[in-house]
Amino acid sequence: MSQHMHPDDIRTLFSRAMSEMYRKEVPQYGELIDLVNEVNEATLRANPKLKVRLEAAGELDRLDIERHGAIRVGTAEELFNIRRMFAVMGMYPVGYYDLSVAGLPVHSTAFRPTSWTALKRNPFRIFTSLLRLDLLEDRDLAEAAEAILAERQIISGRAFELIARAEENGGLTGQEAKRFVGEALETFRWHSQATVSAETYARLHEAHRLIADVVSFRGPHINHLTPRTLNIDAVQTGMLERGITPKLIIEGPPKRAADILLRQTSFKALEEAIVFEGADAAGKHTARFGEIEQRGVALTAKGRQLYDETLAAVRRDPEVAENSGDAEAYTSTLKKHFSAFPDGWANLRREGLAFFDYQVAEDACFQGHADSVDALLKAEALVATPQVYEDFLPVSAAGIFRSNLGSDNHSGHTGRANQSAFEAALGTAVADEMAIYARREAESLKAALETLGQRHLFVSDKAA
Ligand code: OOG
Ligand code: NI
Repeated sequence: MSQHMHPDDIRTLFSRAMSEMYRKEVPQYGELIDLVNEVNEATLRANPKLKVRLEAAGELDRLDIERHGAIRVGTAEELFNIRRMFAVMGMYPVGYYDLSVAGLPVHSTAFRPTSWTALKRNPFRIFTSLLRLDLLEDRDLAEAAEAILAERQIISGRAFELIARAEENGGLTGQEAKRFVGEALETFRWHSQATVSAETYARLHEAHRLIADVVSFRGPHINHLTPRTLNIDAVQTGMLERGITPKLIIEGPPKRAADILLRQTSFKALEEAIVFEGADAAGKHTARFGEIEQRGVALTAKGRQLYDETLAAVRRDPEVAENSGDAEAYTSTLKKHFSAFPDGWANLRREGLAFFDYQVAEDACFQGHADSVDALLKAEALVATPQVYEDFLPVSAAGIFRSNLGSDNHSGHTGRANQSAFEAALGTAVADEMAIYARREAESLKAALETLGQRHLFVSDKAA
């Protein structure tokens, strides 16, 4: 008999504690949460069909606890140990994001729950970036940064003990879990006391703002926490009304009837007072910001390719280049290109562009052998519910990074993915997000077809 607290429950304790801490550290975040709750309630009231769909998909319960955060670590060892910490809470590395394509000296993964039941209980995710000093031209500075990072320990001794205990015993008791969450929180806390001198900070900052942010402090402070909204356009407007300035454009796809992937916007990072090492010189640092997101359906490889191509066409469009800084021009160009992307759940499903979850309809009865899955859907014996996209988008992430780092702060090195180095640091391979969605689709379809006595249909390529 297990006396252990379930990792999903530890994750919930942790995500609540993080949210509370961030609310105190960044008051605008609290305001944003209130705004998002208001907008979500109004959206559900105005759209009963959406409410039914979210309820059926088990998404309604998780909505008001749903959020993601982001951190940036400095060394391979830090990434390795952070992975161990997150594993205690049932969060595993999924996906590899190469941000060097956008001129940022980091590569990333998302730590998140991977099973459907765990996602339903609490999908809390942390986008985690590892600094790439190898991309730095100034080798002296890279070495200096490495030496500074080698001095710090981002995880407390007590947290390490509890991680080791969880690994040995296969979990933590309730008491241990509470202590663990308290200790874990310390890793992500903001420190206004920098560990470097004003001069070193300036050099790091000069090389890249991101480098200064990672290297100059005691730990990987959480840099944003993002609630999930059902209507990002309404929140964007509401932010302006409350005197919070969002970034100019919403990243990702345009507003559509059937939402795909992820739309995100953020408000500018705070300028915070910091104190440097060795002198009473005070400085300023901008790192922490707020963000909101609206999640849509996960796309298949085919759908994702179409998305990437469409977005690339938007970015190449002279209309966008000539009107940079003009949100309206951007939005209308985005809409224009995406009008070629099939809309509506049925179209997305039929064309194999998105992932779904299959369930037997209530009171379903179907006599004989159906010809196809489509026939079962048409007969309302089977229901296909869109699978929510649980991951991130590198182009959007780059846009979010950039808006908070100040304009074009290029590291000068672009397009040098190095997934194997990332995985070597992590101590394991990252999971393939596509495989996770595909498995759920296949498993749900298989189970539903079995229940309906339609096993013969489970050889279709969808299920393969
Ligand atoms: C991470 C930015 C990426 C997102 O939602 O795409 C991100 C960072 O600034 O550290 O959080
Ligand atoms: Ni984010």
